[in-house]
Amino acid sequence: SATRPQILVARGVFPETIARLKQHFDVEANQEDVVWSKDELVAHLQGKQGVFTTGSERIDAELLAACPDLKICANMAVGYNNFDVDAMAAHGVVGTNAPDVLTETTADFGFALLMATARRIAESEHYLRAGKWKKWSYDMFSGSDIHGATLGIIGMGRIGQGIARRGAHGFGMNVIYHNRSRLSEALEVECKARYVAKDELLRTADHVVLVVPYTPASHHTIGAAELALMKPTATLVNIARGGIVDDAALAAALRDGRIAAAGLDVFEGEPKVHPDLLTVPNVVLTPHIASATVPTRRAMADLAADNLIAFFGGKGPLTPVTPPVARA
Ligand code: 8YV
Repeated sequence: SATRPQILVARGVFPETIARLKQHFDVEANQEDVVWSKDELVAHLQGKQGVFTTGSERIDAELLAACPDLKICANMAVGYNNFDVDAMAAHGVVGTNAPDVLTETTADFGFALLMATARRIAESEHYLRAGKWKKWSYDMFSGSDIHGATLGIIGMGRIGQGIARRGAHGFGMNVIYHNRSRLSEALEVECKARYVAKDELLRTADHVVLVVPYTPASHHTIGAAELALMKPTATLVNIARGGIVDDAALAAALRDGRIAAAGLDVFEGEPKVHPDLLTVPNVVLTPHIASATVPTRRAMADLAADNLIAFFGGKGPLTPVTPPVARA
């Protein structure tokens, strides 16, 4: 009806999520799962008060000025670097993310990627599939140990803490971390993690895992200078965002053996991947799937939908990332 809020679902999502939204709203859904250009997104947003985003739709001042009816953007992602939160606040548009529901699943994947990388699982599987396995040899695909090694975590939020717990309690690792702020003593004890400066972490860790949000300040947290500090035997894992790592510098470091291996779930300019990363053997590449289990993706979609339902129900957003203001 004319009085129901108009919602746009910007990318393909579970039919159940769309059905649920339809109980509350008039919904236009991009069921074709097409990636709209900015102009197409703006065109589809005309007359819409809310949008369900998946984390890659850029919501900036230009879009907001062109979409005066918009009141809320609900991301099906914990990261919200697709939001210009200052511009949204200035326009009185609420942004929400989907935290907590993906923490453990994403930490599981960070560990899986670390192990696949350090133990050369992908590289050796390709070798086997290619029919190259003719005999056992003592030095075939020797990797580096996980148990007892020093695990350095950059970004000690909920997911970083989940990785710390797995490393310390499951694999007897010596966990060090770097973060904008130190954890409480109680959390440090629980995670068995010791705070260190970033340079010390890079110099001493056997494995470095990146779990920081992408902001202008975290752009290229790992570039050529940081890679040069790392041990030549070290492993680097990025499950945070493309742009946290300088992918060109990383590809060069991997090619030249300045670090041993890398596991990457996210890339600068994804879904494009730096061509040099595709030609080095000692890297495990996955297409941004760290939160991809059926229950977790459902929970993320539900939380994004719940934010829209709560907001238009007058209860306020559940997990806002912008100040509590809204367009009149
Ligand atoms: C999402 C993510 O799958 O939550 C995040 O920040 O990067 C992933 O969990 C992706 O953003 C698409 O929703």
